[in-house]
Amino acid sequence: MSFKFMSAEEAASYINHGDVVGFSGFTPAGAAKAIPKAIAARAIAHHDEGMQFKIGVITGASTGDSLDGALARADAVSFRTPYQSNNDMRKLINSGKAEFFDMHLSQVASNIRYGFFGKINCAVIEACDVSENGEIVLTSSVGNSPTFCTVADKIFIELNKQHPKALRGMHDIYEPSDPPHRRAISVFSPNDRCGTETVRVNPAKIIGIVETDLPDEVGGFTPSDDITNRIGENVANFLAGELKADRIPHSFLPIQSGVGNIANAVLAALGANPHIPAFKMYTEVIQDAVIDLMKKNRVKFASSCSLTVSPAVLKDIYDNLDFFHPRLLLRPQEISNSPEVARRLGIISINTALEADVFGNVNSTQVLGSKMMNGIGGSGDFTRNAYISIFTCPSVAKDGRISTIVPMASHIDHSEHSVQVIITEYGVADLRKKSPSQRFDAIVNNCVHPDYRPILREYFTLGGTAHTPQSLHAAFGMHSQFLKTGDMRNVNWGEYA
Ligand code: 0RQ
Repeated sequence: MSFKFMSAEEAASYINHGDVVGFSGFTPAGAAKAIPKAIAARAIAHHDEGMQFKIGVITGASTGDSLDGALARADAVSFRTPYQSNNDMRKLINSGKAEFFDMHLSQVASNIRYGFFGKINCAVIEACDVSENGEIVLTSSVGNSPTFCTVADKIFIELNKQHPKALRGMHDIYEPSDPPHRRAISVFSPNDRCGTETVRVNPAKIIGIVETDLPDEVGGFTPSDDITNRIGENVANFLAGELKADRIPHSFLPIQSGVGNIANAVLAALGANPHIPAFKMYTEVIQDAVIDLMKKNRVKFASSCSLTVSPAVLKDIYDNLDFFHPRLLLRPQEISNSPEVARRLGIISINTALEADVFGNVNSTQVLGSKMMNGIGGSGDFTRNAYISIFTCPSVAKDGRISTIVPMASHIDHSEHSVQVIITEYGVADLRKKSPSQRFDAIVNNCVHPDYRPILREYFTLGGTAHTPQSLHAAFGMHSQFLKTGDMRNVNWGEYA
């Protein structure tokens, strides 16, 4: 069978108002680029003629500007799931013009197969190679692409020259059977393979191939600063202490680390700590710091869903595939984020919180309880199933006008039952084996910014004697104060007494 090569515009012409499209991409790594941009242009042309044009957009996680940005600016999105981090998409969602449902990343593929999302019309997948018999070699991420290809009637491939065909073998594609027929996922160590090198599809479903030469749209990282370095060192010292106390096996355990500058600084600190042995990663995003540590033999192997690295680092990997190929494995998010595997391997999860409360509940997603930032991503998949679950955050945001530690989190993604350790630049609150009052002491004494310690201690007295001394009347006093005056420090608990 020979495939039809076509322009991105022709591919987009197959996609119609009301369709639901599954796009490749987990972070901007491996995200479709040319076809979504052409769909956005098609939407604008329809709107200009007074016609409706909106599609449902499902991806692996966030994507690049050519996908989320272009479709959002074209007002071409009816719903979006499971995660985004693009400014224009965020605005669209927070304006109520696109419905967003925030999901655990591990559950997207199975929910699609169970039929919870209805029909998926098209899959738009970036690949570095495709064979006549329908074997697709993916690029710098896997995301939900295998499942999109399974369920969609039509598949369009962006064959992107930026990614070498020699990536074949770096992916491990496995789609579990659905209950009641599911079997164990045979991953017992981060480097175990359980699937195939390629996504295998019926070639008749591949409607068209669009050749591209477009780089991944991963932004660079802000260099670490004093705050992120201190957070990183606190995490590394905490884990070195756990190792010394025999609460972590001497061979160490696989690390999962979230996305962003703090995560990058934490990894660099783990790598630099002489008391922490070289380690493996079982994670969903590989950032620049991991590649640096791999070159220094401080990271021995990394299993992930994506290579979310800056363009220079991706080039370094591709120029040195002999070294990196045996050390990297990219898996579908259903496997990279699998609760079953995370629990079995005993991963140490390290994710970032937007805010945490004095009892250990964590908000990762909603600014002031109402505006969506990015989404829960994989943080819940890992936190709930980790050997030790850690959340990091700076003690304050907005130049100190917001304390990231508050009496009651304005939205809860991770409850006190799953969150074991909170770490800021000031120190570590180890919440294991602690009651709510003991948690309060650990968090306020060790993690809260000094400006907010007396404020939170005064709050505690409002709760009276109780298992969880919370004052429902005052619980959001600091948030209300920020909304009224732009500074949480001005809260007057007297108003709530
Ligand atoms: O705003 O940019 O306007 O200054 O929030 O904060 O400190 O730059 O943090 O970029 O590391 O993101 C939780 C969002 C942190 C991210 C979150 C303001 C702050 C700033 C961003 P400005 P930072 P980061 C793996 C795991 C959920 C998904 C996850 C995330 C902006 O880590 O999306 O963990 N996590 N996935 O000023 C109001 C507060 C605030 C606040 C910070 N309490 N109130 N604003 N800000 N705290 C990855 C995947 O799943 C793919």
